[in-house]
Amino acid sequence: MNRSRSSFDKKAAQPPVTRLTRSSQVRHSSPAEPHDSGLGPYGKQRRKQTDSALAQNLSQMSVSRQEILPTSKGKMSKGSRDSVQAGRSSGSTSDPSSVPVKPLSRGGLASVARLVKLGRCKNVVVVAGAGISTASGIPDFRTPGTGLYANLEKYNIPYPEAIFNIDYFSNDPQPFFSLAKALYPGSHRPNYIHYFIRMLHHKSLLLRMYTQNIDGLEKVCGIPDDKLVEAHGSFATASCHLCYTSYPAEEAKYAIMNDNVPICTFCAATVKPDVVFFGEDLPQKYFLHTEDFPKADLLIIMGTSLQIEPFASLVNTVRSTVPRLLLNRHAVGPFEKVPLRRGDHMELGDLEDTVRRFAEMLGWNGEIEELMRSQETLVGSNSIPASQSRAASEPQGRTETSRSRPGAAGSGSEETDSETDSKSSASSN
Ligand code: CNA
Repeated sequence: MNRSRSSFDKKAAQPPVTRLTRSSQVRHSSPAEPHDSGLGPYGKQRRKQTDSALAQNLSQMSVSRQEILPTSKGKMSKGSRDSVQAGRSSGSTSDPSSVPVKPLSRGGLASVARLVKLGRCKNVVVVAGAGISTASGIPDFRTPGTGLYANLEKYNIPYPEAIFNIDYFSNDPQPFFSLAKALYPGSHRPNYIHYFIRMLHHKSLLLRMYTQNIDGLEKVCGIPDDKLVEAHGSFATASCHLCYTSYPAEEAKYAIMNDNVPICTFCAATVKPDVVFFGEDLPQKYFLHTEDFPKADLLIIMGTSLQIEPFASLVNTVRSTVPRLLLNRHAVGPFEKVPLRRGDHMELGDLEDTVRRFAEMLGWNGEIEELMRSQETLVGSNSIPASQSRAASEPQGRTETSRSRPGAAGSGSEETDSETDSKSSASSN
């Protein structure tokens, strides 16, 4: 992966054309608020999220499905409206355009299902985030109570974003490595939502999936590489965080899983998996979006708070007539504005439930269940016991390329699942 260091300190430079860096932001600024300081997508200025703003957002982010259900006529009841308003950040409440008029499109899921069934959506783009993997047991960032940001004491970091801050990592890689141990592919299985996306591909409807996730479950469920953009990188490769010399990914994994620090054979700095940190460049593949989004005829946004740029702004780059469907626990990004854009639909609630209902409307449920069964059986029969896989993957001369983390206890690892592209192409299309 080609990357260069942070662009946060290069704000005077021209807006990036061939490189984009990852940044975190708050998306609800009131007109009175000062302008952002971070470089956002396409050269726009964005405000970086502070610790206290984040805490405030977390406390305001609880909108349950019951609270926001509209009346049978598709309008919000008074109580519901208040609940939605309470769920918004304080910045938007003073904005008259944010007064909820018709914040939910109750029949949205059915309308979109109808379009798909009519054959009107043959280039579907999926934009996804951590919410698609919570059903696999991987916590997201921002869900109050269970999200990683609500459980920071485990990682001993001063503020949430530190875990993906390259300078912080340079001084102390331990917080990220602790998280990496939990996220490394191999410990979790894809869920119904991943297989729904795989089914879109199976039906030749998936133009591309853009994921912010680093858990690799999209590949594990069989979405082929050429249909997938892992915008925030993955654990599949590793390199030195300083000189970018590549490093065998399995050796990096072995070191990290055993509480050692993989070190660069060239400059002796710390090696990290090629997960994109704040301020680092996004992978070149991300630029496929310039071709894909203008071509899309349906955009499905699932399980993301749309807080991280430049990824979040992708959803605004489909043609204005293209239907956009948000499946999430609460409204995010452009779906927080009411009235919604024509063609925008959202279905709020538990994502797996929603996706199951969507699949039933499409008549795909049986096929998805069958696909899950066959893929998971395949994996079960191919899986290698952790002890064997560890022995097999133990790198030669490991002690020369990693060092022990002081006070760290050893721990085992599960082997990475190896079924992916070859199997998916066999069973798809
Ligand atoms: P986020 O900011 O935590 O947002 C997740 C969104 O999903 C929130 O809006 C939640 O309400 C929603 N959500 C969570 N669970 C459900 C559910 N069961 N049903 C419906 N909605 C749900 O995460 P984003 O992806 O927006 O932020 C991007 C970060 C998170 C990326 O850079 C990732 O690298 C990072 N991350 C990835 C993983 C992973 O790979 N699984 C896990 C945690 C964080």
